[in-house]
Amino acid sequence: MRTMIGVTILAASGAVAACPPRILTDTTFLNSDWTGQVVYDSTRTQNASFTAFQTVYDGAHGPSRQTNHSWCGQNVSGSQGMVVFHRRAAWTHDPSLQGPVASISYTLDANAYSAPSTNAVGYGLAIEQNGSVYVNSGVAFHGAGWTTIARTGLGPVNFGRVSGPGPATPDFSAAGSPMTFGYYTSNGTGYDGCFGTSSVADNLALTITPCAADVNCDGSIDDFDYFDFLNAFFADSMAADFNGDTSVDDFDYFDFLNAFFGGC
Ligand SMILES: [Ca+2]
Ligand SMILES: [Ca+2]
Repeated sequence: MRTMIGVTILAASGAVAACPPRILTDTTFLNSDWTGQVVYDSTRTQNASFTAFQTVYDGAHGPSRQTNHSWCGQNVSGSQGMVVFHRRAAWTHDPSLQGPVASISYTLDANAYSAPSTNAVGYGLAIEQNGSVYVNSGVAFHGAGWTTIARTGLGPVNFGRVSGPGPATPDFSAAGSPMTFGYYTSNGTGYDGCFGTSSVADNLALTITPCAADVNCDGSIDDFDYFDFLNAFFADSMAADFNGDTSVDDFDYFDFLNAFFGGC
């Protein structure tokens, strides 16, 4: 039993444990799982187009998803480009029902095998929320060779809106609308003429880490979490090691309070 700030609380059955992250992976990219859409087009003729489909570009990699971009550009000042949102409809997370999100991590393999240095293909994670599409700036591919993109601990500020009427960044909090996940492909351009690139994606793995303040893992942060944490804390249970440093002390208490009252 622990005392603190003049308060003594008898331990109840409260058990605090880190809620497991949600992990979504795709290593085969079935056509039936994916759709694509041009969500940004500032090219000269603004008729950028694409095709995307399951392929076996590299036998060692197995099935992957190929994307071919086509557009016409112009050698003028100012940015021109196109962005395609590749959407996996089944990959959704509703913060109001499944819990607010602390962070998102992902890895993605990609290879732009037909992309000259002047027309690099960009790849990275994308999120659709409430009619807007947000992207995490990943890697620009200039030529042949598989590269793994790995990003960890991403918050809303790590995503920028490329289309839609929504706010500048997505909302991971309990007030956020449902999110649908996928990835983007993009091309920038600044030369006269019409161009095309071909590239492939494979092994997309997404980790959605819930907010630690949701102590009882029921998808909401409320008084039950508060009391479950206090019970564990005053019982000196390692379950109250909120900051994961293998001891239970006042730092855990204040870290929990910050998370709890901060909404995550
Ligand atoms: Ca809860
Ligand atoms: Ca600790």
